Amino acid sequence: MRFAYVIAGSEATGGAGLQADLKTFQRLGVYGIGTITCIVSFDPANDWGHRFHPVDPSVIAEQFEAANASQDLDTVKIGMLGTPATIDVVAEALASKPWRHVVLDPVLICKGQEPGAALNTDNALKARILPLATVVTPNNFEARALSGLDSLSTIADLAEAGRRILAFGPQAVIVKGGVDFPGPDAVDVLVQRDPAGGEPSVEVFSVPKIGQERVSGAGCTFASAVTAELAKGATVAAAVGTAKALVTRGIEQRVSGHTPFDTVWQGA
Ligand code: PXL
Repeated sequence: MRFAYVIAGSEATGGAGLQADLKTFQRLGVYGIGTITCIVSFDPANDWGHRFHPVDPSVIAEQFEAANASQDLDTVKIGMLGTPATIDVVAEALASKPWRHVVLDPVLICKGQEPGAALNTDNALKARILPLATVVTPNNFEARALSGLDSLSTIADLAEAGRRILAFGPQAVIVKGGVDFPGPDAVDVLVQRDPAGGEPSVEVFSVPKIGQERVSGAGCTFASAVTAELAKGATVAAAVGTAKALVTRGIEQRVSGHTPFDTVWQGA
């Protein structure tokens, strides 16, 4: 049995967050173990806005202890953390043992939060979690925030953002152009550190866009698929290829409900 571990938030409709992560792990044949950092329950009476509830740091530490005592986990995905106190406890837990891969989905905004609190959280994520990550999967917005670039509208821009984020310490950055990227294609760029110290390598993954609408859970599913494949021993590039194919099929076969957005179907 191969095991994949995720530290992320619960999203109550099941479309994103830990629920999407565990479904993705199952889909790719790995045994999923999860630690909940926060609970997000969208508000159907208020335009499906985010209601955000952090889990007490001691309870996060307790879950980490149980999960890591139960199995020898070496591959972990980090999803939504949400507060500086959560980031502190997760950073300490991660640093307490060696990992083969730490995949960071740098979830930077949650609508239910005060902008000031969100800025503290973003800074803490950058300072404490990003240096522990081996693979980072920013979307267009997160890549701009982390790289300091104003706009990512060419493949060269995506690659430059990836190179700048590599400077924070990870081995690989996958910058996802998403629906904001101009043109007919969904373009992701993988930038990887050269183990010999030379220039980072750049690989482009491109498929035709499926519409222009955002689909909930795409980012979570992508990062957890990368994590599952790394847990099985894939290279980062092969893991990205598998993850992109799974997310593409999952968007093609997306699920609609009473929410204003559709969600990815991990079973596709
Ligand atoms: O898709 C980002 C995301 C991640 N994790 C949780 C979320 C969301 C978006 O709503 O609720 C828990």
